[in-house]
Amino acid sequence: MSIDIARIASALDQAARKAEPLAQFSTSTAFSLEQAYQIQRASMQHRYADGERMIGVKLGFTSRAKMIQMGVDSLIWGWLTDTMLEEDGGLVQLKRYIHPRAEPEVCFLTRRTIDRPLTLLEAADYLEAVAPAIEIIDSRYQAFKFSLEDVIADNCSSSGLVVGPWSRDFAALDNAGVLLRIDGRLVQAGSTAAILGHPLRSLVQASQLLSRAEIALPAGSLVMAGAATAAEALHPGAHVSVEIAGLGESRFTCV
Ligand code: OOG
Ligand code: MG
Repeated sequence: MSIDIARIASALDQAARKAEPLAQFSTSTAFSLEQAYQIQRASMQHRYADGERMIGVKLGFTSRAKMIQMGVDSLIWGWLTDTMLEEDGGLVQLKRYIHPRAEPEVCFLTRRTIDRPLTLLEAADYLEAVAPAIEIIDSRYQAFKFSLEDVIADNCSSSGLVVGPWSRDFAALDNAGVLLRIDGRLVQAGSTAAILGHPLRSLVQASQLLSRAEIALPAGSLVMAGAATAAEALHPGAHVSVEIAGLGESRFTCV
């Protein structure tokens, strides 16, 4: 099957840069999961060439709640860059996004290079810290609708990231309550156990995916485990906060 990887990658980059949505590709051209990751990689190469810096990886669809909300059934992964970082407790400018949504995340900071598949028992030993976080996802596709291939090509809707206080309390991750509030109102509630049974399993998955792709993740990288609950749409003025029991809180205000 022949598809124009470079053309799709630049169309996605432009859509992100202009904050203008585009039509899904998979509805007009069928492409494989492998080709979707090739598009994702091509798009990231453009962005690195334009000066963005890779700061880590994210997993998506690691919980039933997310798979059900988006109508997909497999785990996906994408890349985080420095331009996605928003300040904890700060203001987030919505105009640089198309139709942003917020979701609660567990964010890990790695302590050692990850260059082979890890076991669950080894996972914590590769970590420096963990933090409650909020991911701002923003699909480049119209109406936030996509196939698995489309969303992978679109770097898994990666867009913004707010990281709360770091700690080394990995034991707190065991079935901890996850709360997403907007304007003080509880809009989503879940548990860290919804993330593959335990968020450390996301690190194990990330190590396997990286190893299969023959990429080593340097020490000091972020790994986002995937949301435990569905995501919520953002509007100007919204105060958004995520609390993970035992880990604390992360927040921002939309302008
Ligand atoms: C894709 C990103 C999924 C997660 O945590 O499951 C994701 C999307 O929902 O648009 O980040
Ligand atoms: Mg996410």
